[in-house]
Amino acid sequence: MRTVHKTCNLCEATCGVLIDVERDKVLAIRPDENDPFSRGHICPKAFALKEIHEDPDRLKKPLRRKGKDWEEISWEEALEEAASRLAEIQKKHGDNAVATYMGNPSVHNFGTLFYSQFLLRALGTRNRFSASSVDQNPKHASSLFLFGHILSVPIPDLDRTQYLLVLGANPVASNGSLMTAPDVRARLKDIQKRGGKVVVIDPRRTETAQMASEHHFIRPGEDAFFLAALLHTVIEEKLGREGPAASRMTGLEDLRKLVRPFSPEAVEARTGIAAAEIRRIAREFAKASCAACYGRIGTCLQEFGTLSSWLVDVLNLLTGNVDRPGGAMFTTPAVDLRTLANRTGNTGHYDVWRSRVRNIPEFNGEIPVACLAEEILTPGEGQIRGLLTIAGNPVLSAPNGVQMDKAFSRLGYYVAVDIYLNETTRHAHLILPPRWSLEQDNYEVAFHGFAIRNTAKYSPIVVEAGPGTKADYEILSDLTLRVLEKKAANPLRRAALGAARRLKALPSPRTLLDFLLRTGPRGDGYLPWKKGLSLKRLEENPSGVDLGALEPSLDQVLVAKSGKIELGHPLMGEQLGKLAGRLSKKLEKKNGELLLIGRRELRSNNSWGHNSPTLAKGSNRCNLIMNPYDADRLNLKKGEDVNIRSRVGEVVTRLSVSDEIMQGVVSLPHGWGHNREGIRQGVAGKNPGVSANDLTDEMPLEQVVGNAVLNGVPVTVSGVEA
Ligand SMILES: Nc1nc2c(c(=O)[nH]1)N[C@H]1C(S)=C(S)[C@@H](COP(=O)(O)OP(=O)(O)OC[C@H]3O[C@@H](n4cnc5c(=O)[nH]c(N)nc54)[C@H](O)[C@@H]3O)O[C@H]1N2
Ligand SMILES: Nc1nc2c(c(=O)[nH]1)N[C@H]1C(S)=C(S)[C@@H](COP(=O)(O)OP(=O)(O)OC[C@H]3O[C@@H](n4cnc5c(=O)[nH]c(N)nc54)[C@H](O)[C@@H]3O)O[C@H]1N2
Ligand code: SF4
Ligand SMILES: [Mo]
Repeated sequence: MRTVHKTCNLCEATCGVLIDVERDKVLAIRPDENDPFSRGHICPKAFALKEIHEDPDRLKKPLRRKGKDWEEISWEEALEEAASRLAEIQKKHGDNAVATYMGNPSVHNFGTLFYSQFLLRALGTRNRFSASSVDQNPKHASSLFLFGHILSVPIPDLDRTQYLLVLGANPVASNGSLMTAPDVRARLKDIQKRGGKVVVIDPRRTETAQMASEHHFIRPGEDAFFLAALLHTVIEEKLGREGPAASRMTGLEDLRKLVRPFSPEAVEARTGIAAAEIRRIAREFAKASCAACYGRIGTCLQEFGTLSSWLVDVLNLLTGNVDRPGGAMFTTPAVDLRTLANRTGNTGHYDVWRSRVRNIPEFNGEIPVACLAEEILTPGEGQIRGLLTIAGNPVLSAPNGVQMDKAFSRLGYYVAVDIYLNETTRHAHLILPPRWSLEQDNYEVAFHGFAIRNTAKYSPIVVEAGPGTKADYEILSDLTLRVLEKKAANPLRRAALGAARRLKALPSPRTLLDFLLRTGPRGDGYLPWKKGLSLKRLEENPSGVDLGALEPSLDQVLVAKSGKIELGHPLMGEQLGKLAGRLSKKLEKKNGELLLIGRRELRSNNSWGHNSPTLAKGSNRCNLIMNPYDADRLNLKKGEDVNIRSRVGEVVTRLSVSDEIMQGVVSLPHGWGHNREGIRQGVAGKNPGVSANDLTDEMPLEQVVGNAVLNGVPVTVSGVEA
């Protein structure tokens, strides 16, 4: 028996696990007490690493659609077909006729993250989509507007802060996001133990809210009002404090004018939080020795998502908490994607082109996924006819799943790089299944960069996959060279690319990682006498290397052209103006209408954990939670099946009644709905649930980056007989 050290790559927390293996059999998965970051913490999901690894439904060979059935084909045939069909569509209809969609797990895999970039470049399409437009794009936009780089996201310094203000995140269940922190629960308790405070603003009394010092219900979608009122109070009561960023900020006078209308009294009715409470929170936040405001999914998936994310950062700035220990700090990881991007000049961009059908601005080279279906369904020049998805399940994860189903079924050619035949990939003409987590080595390049502590860890291959299997990076680099070869007009270039492919010309992830570590800010620079990092050094420290607490680094981080942090950013000014316009409008609500929000629970993993028997256990997890007042009013009883309707669709699910949710709001998790025809996920199919995104609407978009508004969706709920 041998024991292999690995970082669990199922969620952002990056916990260290020990995996006992006998020959090719995984015997046990245990927490790694010596991991300097996770310190022996794991969650129940870690066990899914074994179950998904052993899942008989997990695909191992390329699958080609044959009528209503599927046939296994060789890799050579599969890769050749995929590249030719995509290139053919592009030659005939232009590069933009092929779309790409990158899903969440691609960020958890070093190979996919890097090598997909080559393939996207080879395809050269403007129709790039990803899960980021149903996720964190508003946070990237705020970072771009304030600090000049989409990746410069200030991370709450959880282990030192004295006051954590959380909006729209439930890290005790989700294990944190853009705040990589194993064992959030313990770290939140520690804040309270050292005399600090945790305050949660959420329409639901979540697992995080339950252990917080305070929780306030907020009406969904109204966070920008609440945050603007906090800023109003800080400015009007002169509670601001000079922090490390003070000398870099400009436009304070503009900001003061912009937030003047948002007195706590003016936003009280909209937010549902009493003015006196808003004032108290602003004062306590500003007066804490150090404090961090943190907003996540709840604040991103709403109409004013970018503004909310920006106000979170500005609140941290004005109270002197950005770049201050115990405040919101930047990371200085061993492989810094930010400096890599700086070197290539790609720090992020906005509105350089627009989507064809709805004229929606691109953000960082991507069109919002809420626009994907219409780009496939609307005829005309530039219509999407071909699709490549990598580790994504947009039928369940993006708005209006039924329309997405319809669109995907009309595609001329669709190739999916995925481990399952699921709700999305069932529409593919070809599925290319990579080796999975335990069969690949990895380095959490993205999440080291968003972590509350600087550490570095390399995860080697745990179990060798048999011959005839391919890692994501091999599939992607092979496809890259084949696509380039097919698209090359010049025969010499075509021949060279063909030869390069046969020689496997792209470096392996190991080689690339070693290079990035050694030439990175903490690397040995290939100098034998220097004690910096290299792959070898990480391999000698299998539990990981601790690089210490977050360090002040604003001087290196700030790359805005002006060299300044612009508090009066024109776009954000415009957004605040629009928001102010809403202050005088009365809140309109149709009779019987409720606002639907999402939730996550510990034993789920977006749309694809449900085929793991351990995670699938437990009944009724896809319930609709409703406040007793609304249930009474609508004459609905706990445990009965209810019909939920929105503009785009309807679903039926079980009702839970609880005062953990505020009046007028209902909550349903996303990622369920495994009862669609033709999927191959036996365990998930037994307890399918319904898809929340069969209710969410693709039309309302976040005003700046076009994120889907997946929270605060108007729905009506009725008994099934009715
Ligand atoms: N209503 C609502 N919708 C939401 C959200 C919400 O809060 N509410 N949250 C949004 C968020 S934050 C996200 S990130 C998205 C997620 O949206 P997506 O990324 O589209 O979906 P996932 O459910 O993560 O599906 C991941 C896919 O990757 C495959 N996969 C797993 N591991 C690998 C691998 O190693 N290689 C490859 N090639 N494939 C793999 C799985 O089989 C699955 O098909 O959902 C979003 N949708
Ligand atoms: N167990 C588990 N862990 C996960 C995932 C998973 O599916 N399951 N997914 C992973 C992914 S991809 C991500 S991005 C992260 C996300 O991590 P989090 O951001 O922590 O996501 P959620 O747990 O969905 O928490 C969002 C919270 O926002 C609240 N909310 C909804 N609308 C509003 C609003 O308008 N205003 C406010 N203030 N709050 C609102 C919801 O009630 C909910 O409590 O989790 C990751 N971790
Ligand atoms: S918290 Fe996340 S990283 Fe840690 S064991 Fe659970 S799923 Fe894995
Ligand atoms: Mo996400």
